[in-house]
Amino acid sequence: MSGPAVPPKAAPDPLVIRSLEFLGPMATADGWRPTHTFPEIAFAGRSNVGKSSLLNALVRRKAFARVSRTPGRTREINFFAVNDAFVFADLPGYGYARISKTRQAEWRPLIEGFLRGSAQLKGIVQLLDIRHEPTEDDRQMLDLLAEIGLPTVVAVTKTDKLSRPQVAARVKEIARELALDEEQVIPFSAVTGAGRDELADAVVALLAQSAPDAAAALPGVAPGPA
Ligand SMILES: Nc1nc2c(ncn2[C@@H]2O[C@H](COP(=O)(O)OP(=O)(O)OP(=O)(O)O)[C@@H](O)[C@H]2O)c(=O)[nH]1
Ligand SMILES: [Mg+2]
Repeated sequence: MSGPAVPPKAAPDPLVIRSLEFLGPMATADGWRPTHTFPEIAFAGRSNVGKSSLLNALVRRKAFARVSRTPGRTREINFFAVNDAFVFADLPGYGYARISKTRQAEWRPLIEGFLRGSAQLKGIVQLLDIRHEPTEDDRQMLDLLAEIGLPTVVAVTKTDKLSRPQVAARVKEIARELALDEEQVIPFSAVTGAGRDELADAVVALLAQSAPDAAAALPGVAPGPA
């Protein structure tokens, strides 16, 4: 005789979203930006790589960060307060080929100004499309992050476009090309949700490393050393 089937216990969500608030957009390096004392994590990548989609998946909302039908549409840095504990910054995409060279070059002052000028910024999630070679812009961006010394996690997006073995092979290649640890590279799909929890874990780790207090408010996160 057997009792009722007990469903397998799901792993706890590493990032439970209790509150979300859009704080506003920053349009120029010396323009408005939110004043708060929370740690920030920024999401960077080429235009159309899937930054806004990844953010929506991370916070489990369908249309929180705007998803563009027209690549290159997010022109400002959009800030979102999460759980009244930390802030996500959705950076505008760089390097969209079909816009003019002048507009292509526009990303640099805003993004670089923000990256250098934000004392609260604790880490970056850098996105790369799993199907494409990292571009010159991607390399410039990674060099800039290394120069500033910002802890960086790489998410490779749109893994649903490839088979499982292809994904594994591309992750290896991308890690090798960019001289990254394979553990630093997280395969992700906003369509299937694959990699959402691994990414949430990585984001929580970035926060925990720099802000034990904010991280202590998250479930399953041991506060780091004070
Ligand atoms: N198949 C697939 N498509 C995706 C995924 N993520 C995003 N997309 C699609 O890619 C396009 C761009 O997505 P966005 O999230 O707007 O990309 P973004 O990086 O925020 O773009 P910009 O703000 O313009 O720089 C949209 O058509 C999305 O539906 C994914 O994981 N898989
Ligand atoms: Mg966007």
